[in-house]
Amino acid sequence: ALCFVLYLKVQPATEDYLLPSKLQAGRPPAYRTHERERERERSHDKYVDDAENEIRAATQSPYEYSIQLDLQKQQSGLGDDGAAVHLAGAAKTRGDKIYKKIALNEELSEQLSYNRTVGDHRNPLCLQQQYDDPSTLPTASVVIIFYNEPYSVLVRTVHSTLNTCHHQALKEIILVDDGSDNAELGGKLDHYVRTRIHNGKVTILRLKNRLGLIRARLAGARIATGDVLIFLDAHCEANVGWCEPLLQRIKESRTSVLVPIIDVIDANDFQYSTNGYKSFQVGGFQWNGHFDWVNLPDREKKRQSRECKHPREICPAYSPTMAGGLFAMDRRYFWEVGSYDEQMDGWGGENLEMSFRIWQCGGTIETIPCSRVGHIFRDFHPYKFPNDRDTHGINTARMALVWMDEYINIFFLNRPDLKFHPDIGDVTHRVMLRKKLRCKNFDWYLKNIYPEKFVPNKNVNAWGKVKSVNGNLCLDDLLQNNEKPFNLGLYPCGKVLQKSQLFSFTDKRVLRNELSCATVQHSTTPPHRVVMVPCMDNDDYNEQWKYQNHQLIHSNTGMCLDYSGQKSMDDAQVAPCSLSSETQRWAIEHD
Ligand code: LR7
Ligand code: MN
Repeated sequence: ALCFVLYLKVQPATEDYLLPSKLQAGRPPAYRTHERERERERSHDKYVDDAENEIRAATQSPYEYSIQLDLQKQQSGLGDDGAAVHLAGAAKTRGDKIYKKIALNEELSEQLSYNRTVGDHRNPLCLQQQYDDPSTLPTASVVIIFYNEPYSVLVRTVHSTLNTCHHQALKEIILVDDGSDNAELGGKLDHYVRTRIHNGKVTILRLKNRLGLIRARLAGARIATGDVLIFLDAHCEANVGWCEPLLQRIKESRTSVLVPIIDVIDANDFQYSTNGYKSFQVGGFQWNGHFDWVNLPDREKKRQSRECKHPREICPAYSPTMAGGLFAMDRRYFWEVGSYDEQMDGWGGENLEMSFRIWQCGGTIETIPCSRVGHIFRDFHPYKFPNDRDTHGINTARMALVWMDEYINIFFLNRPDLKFHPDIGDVTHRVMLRKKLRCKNFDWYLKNIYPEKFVPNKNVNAWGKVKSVNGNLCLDDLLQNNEKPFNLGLYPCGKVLQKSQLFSFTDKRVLRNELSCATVQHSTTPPHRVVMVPCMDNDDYNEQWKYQNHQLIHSNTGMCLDYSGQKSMDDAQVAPCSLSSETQRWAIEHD
């Protein structure tokens, strides 16, 4: 309460709109203690001088009026605690329209305070954690890159960082403008930072041309001076207390690369939501080079219990990969371990490159459960890719050439289009980096860091296309993945092995693709459909098959894969086994 009184005292009430504490019509909902302390650190006189200077500047600035309109538009309390907000009437119509265009409700964002709170979603155990005094923690440079992000969303990301990361630990925020052409992000943003954010911690680095997010991050990292780099996307809002656990861990272990738990901010109603504090997922990957989320395996839980002195639930959790946008890393280690491949353009692929590199070259990637940051997930990219190229694919191929060794064949099986892509370019300098750092190979990574990852041609009896011996039909998953069960199809076999026809018959007698396992749908009368369901870790009996005399026999039902009763392409079926049947003979083969 005392803090609050002092805080009110230094606010000259008449010049409200120019003071950082009064960025909007209402008072910022939960002004954080350290922010109040920070303001107390200034002398009262200095404060008044600043304000006077700003009024002078403001009257001459074309941006001031616009900024004040923005602040008037904001409604105190709206969306606080990360609550969903639903617009009505004309505002809703405007919101829907802009949402369709940029996959984000900018109309609503403009009505939410820059300082709205998102609630405290941490595991209660986190509240009992002791961290070193902030003045003794490594300092952080937060690097936020942006390309044509909605202005209000970017500004909120900045305020959220200032409000939630302890001011002694936060050395600076570096905004890197990756050649945006959205006018608001130019002079108006400069003016906003100059006049509204008085602590001098925010720098804007303007790139002349759009360099893509990888080179933009490199540019930010080059001018950073803090001990630790923390990268954020330009549409994040952080939970309370997210910085200290990251900085503390890096203080103890400088080659640990850390990710917070990434919560979801809805792009339409701005609700901040979590999967609860009890469990969270870590990063995985698919053989087509895409990142995915996976549950924390029991193996890792055991390691945590063994190696960590805190309650297991809040211990660092090893993560095979990271999503890429939100992470913290010792600044010097970032450069030592090869920063980024600066020949990666646009968007995509850099996160798996960094993930494999960190693990193979001696570091670790860890999710820090007491650190949570919300990110706005958008349904589509609101921007075009440079020269309309598939930069994700091209960058991922560069990554694979350097880090995946012989496993690159599985990648190219999944992405044949990339095998001879002319834009991949030369990767010699990255291969030399790998040699210089004496990094381990990909086989080591799979065995030790990600043993749960299914490898289509390892520990299998057979793999390739599952082809009928007497016809030209092949099992085909139509490129579907494991989220929901789906019918397995039978289609004419491709000339070469194609991804949708790539199956494995494993040592454990499971017939599967990367994520889904074949089983038979329960039914007392035909058709007995073959469906693909998410594979069980324990190799559920219902998913097992026998492969003998060219027949594929489903163990549980005792029936055989058979195309005689097939009505459409997407309903592979089983029928009672008969050794004389011409439609039950299958070969599993690869080129
Ligand atoms: O050309 C560009 N230049 C940029 O500066 C394109 C984008 N950007 C900026 C952009 O403004 C944003 O701040 O780069 C940032 C990331 O772009 P997003 O938000 O469009 O990407 P994303 O969130 O869809 O994608 C994820 O994967 C990317 C792969 O390159 C990056 O690593 C993103 O940082 C990453 N985001 C996250 O990890 C957040 C969690 C999402 C998940 C899973
Ligand atoms: Mn993003």
